[in-house]
Amino acid sequence: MGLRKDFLWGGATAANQCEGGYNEGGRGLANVDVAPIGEDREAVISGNMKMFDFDENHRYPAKVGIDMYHRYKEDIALFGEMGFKTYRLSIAWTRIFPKGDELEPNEEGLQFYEDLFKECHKYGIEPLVTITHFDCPMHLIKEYGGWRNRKMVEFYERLCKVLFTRYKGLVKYWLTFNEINMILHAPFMGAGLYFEEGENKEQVKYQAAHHELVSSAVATKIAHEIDPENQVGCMLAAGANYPYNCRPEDVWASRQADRSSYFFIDVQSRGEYPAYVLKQLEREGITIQMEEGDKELLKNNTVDFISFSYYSSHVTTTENNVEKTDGNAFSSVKNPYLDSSEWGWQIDPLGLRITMNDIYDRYQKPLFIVENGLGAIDEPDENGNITDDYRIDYLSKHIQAMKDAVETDGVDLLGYTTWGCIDLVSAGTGEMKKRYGFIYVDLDNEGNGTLERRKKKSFDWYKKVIATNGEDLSND
Ligand code: BGP
Repeated sequence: MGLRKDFLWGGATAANQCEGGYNEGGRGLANVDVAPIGEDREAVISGNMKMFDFDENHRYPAKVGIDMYHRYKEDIALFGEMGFKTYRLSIAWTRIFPKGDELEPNEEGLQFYEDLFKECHKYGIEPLVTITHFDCPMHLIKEYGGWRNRKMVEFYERLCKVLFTRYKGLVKYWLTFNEINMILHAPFMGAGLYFEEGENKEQVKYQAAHHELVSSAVATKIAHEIDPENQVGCMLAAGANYPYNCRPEDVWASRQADRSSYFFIDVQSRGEYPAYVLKQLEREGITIQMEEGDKELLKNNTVDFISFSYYSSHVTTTENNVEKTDGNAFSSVKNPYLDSSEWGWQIDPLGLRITMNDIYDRYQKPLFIVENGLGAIDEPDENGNITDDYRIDYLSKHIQAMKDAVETDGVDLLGYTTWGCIDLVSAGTGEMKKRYGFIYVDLDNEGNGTLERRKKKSFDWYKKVIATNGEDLSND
């Protein structure tokens, strides 16, 4: 028994990290556009530095991305050549509704994605569409304060209705919010939240989270109404928390850390706020304003599958003075038993198996790994070849762990899409030199380069992995 026969192998990208064309096709400005590369990025994406438009002193890599807006045919052809069964991409909300609160959508934006989806189907690639991957129209942030405002539910619903109706028959797999727990860690990027001086940030974040959770349930409801074939998933930035040592205090701290993320999926998959979060909010003096009907809506419209990103496990302790290391949005205590990437993200393939088991035990719904990969510096040799054995090594070990979870532990898994199957702008740092792709893009951190696409060594390796349905992971 191996992976399912119709296993969805593929790769993942997000509109703001690859499309570019930020002012073309009638597109409006979004929060993700105004996140600069450089030292201010973190303050901007966490909502602590006000950046509501471009300024002269910063560079904004999302403006150009990797120019996929103009080159998607070439890129999808390469995905087709690798044998992708699925391609995960996101919709730029501002292509469909440039300001976000219009009543009528922008036809040019709708046509763009229709063409793109048709291009995927030419190669037998099933699109997997993230409705919002960190993007929020700037107009909605300026006028309404982003997701802190209940009105967002209405705007998001309008967006979803348009998408499900227009792309009926072209798209079947939908994700409502990318890494929904990111709202707690990078709230401007995750939910268009900018904080005024003295504001109770936790109060704002949890209220905004409620609006996203309600919206996710609304989306699930109308997706099923419009086409019963639609499959809707939630999406979590995952990675099990390990206790730093076996002191019960550390074990408890790691459980708490897991819960701070699982809270979102508990609501999206089980349909109600768990007791531990209600108690936590009460303790912290946070009151969530709910409208009549919210509870029923959440209960009656849970997701069909659980998707998540996995880059690393995390370590938690109550001790001070322990070494920390970077990770996907949240830093962690450094695990002395693991190697790290050049960006300090620790490498833990078994952690993927552990995480899959944790999630499957908790929800018993099919899982979908929609992000996994190694951000690394790739140096082309004198002939322009990129021999990325380190990436092959990372991916093969993670795919093996994923297979163990399926074959040995019985986890039900729909598919696997590597993050950044083509090099793209980093969400965390805005860099180009942090590369994840099987396809190299000639572009550097300063925005110089021809944008030419080139296959790396991992390109043929992944093609073989897909062709053998994950049986042959060797690097030869
Ligand atoms: C996740 C995001 C992606 C992606 C990835 C890698 O948080 O969903 O958008 O970018 O992490 O992170 P980074 O780009 O910071 O290396």
